[in-house]
Amino acid sequence: MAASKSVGKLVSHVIVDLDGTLLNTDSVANQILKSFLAKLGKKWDSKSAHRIVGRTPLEAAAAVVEDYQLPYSKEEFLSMITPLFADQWCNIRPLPGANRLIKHLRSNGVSMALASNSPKSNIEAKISCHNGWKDSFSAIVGGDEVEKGKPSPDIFLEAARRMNTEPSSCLVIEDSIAGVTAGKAAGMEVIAVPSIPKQVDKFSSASEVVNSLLDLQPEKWGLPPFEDWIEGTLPIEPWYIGGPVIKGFGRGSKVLGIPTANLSAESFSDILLEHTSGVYFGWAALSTRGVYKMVMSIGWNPYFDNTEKTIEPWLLHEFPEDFYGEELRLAIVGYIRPEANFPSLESLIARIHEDGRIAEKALDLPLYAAYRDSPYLTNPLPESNS
Ligand code: ADP
Ligand code: RBF
Ligand code: MG
Repeated sequence: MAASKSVGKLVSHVIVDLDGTLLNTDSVANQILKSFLAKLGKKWDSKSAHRIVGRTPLEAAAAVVEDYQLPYSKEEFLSMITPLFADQWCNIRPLPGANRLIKHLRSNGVSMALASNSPKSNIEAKISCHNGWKDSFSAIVGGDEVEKGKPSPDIFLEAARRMNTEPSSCLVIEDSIAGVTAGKAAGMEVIAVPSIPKQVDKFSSASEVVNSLLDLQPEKWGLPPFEDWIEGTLPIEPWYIGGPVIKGFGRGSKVLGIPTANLSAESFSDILLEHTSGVYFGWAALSTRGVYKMVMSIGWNPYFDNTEKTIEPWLLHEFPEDFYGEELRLAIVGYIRPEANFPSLESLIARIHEDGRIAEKALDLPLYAAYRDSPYLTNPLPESNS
C-alpha cells in the first residue's frame, strides 16, 4: 500500500538503484541458486531470499554459504556462481514501471544517476541489454568505485557529486533496507519500493514506501507528474496468462459476495514473481462461453494476510453456474492501484466494486477494447456472446 508521510522536500535529481529496483534480479537469482543448490542436494528456500536482497555479491554469497552450510568459503562460492549470473544478465527483465520511469524523467530533462553495490562493469553489462537505459543516466556509480558500499552513504554521495548537485536535492529510489539506510545517511529523500513482500514496517525510515514503481507520484517531490493515467487506470504492456479454473480459498462468493476464478499459482510462479502485486484489469475468455470484462488482484490480499501470492480474477458478468475446470484465459491490459488493507470487510467490498466500475468503463476505451480480439483469447474460442 502506498503509505506516505507528508510531502517531502522538493528535489531536482533522482538516483536509482539497479537490482531489485529497476531490474527483477531476484527472479533470476532465485533460478540460479535453486539449480546450483539442487546439484548439492539442497533445496533453495525462497524465504531466505531476503538475505541476499540489496547485499554486495560477497555479502550475499556469505549469507548463502552460512544458511546452507556450504563446504566453501564465501569467496570460493562467489567465484563459482559469478559466471552463472553473467550468462543470465540479458535475461533479467525490467520491473514493472522501470522503463516508464526512465523514459519519463529523461523526456522531462530530470538528471538521473544509477547507484549500485555491483561492480561498475557488471552494471554496464546489465543495462546494455535494455534500450536507451545507458544514455539516460548522467552518472553511474558502482560498488567498486567507493570505499564502502550501501548501507554506507558513499555511493549516493559520489553520485550527487558526479551530477554536480547537493545531496539535499536528490531523491533516491531503493528496494533494500541497506539502500534506504544509505540514502538517508547521505542526507537524501528516499522512496522505498520493497522487493520483499510484507516487510513494509522495516522501511519506516524511508520518506515514503510504495508498492511498485507504477505507484510513484513524482509531483510529490517537485518533479514532473506522469501524464499516462487515463480515467483512473494506467495502461501497461499487456501480458497473458491462462489455465483451468481451480478451487480458491472458498471465500470470494461466501465472504465477499465477489467470486474470483482462481488460476493455479504454482503453475505460474515465474509469472507471479515477475508481476508486482496490485489490482489490474483486462479481458477474460472462457473456452465455451465467450470473452468478458475482468478485474483482478494479484498478491497476498493484505486484508486476509495470505501466505501465498494468488491471482483473483473477477469476471464482470453474471453466470448461471460455476465453471471450475474450464479453460480461462486472461489478457491483462491495465493497472488500477496497489493492494491495500481495509478497516472493515464492507470497505474492502466497496473498494472492489469501485475497481469493477473503473475497469468496466475503461475497457470501452479503444486503447483497451482493442485487446478483446487478441488471438490468445479468441483463437480456439467460438465467436459468441459477451
Ligand atoms: P474459490 O475460492 O473456489 O475461488 P469463489 O467464491 O471465489 O471460490 O468462487 C469462484 C468460482 O465462482 C469460480 O471458480 C467460478 O467457477 C464461479 N464464478 C461464477 N461467477 C463468476 C464470476 N463472475 N467471476 C469469477 N468466477 C465466477
Ligand atoms: N484483497 C485485499 O486484501 N486487498 C485488496 O486491496 C484487494 N483488492 C481486490 C481487488 C479486486 C478487483 C479483487 C477481485 C479482489 C481484491 N482483493 C483484495 C482480494 C480479495 O480479498 C479476494 O478476492 C478474496 O480474498 C478471495 O480469495
Ligand atoms: Mg476465488
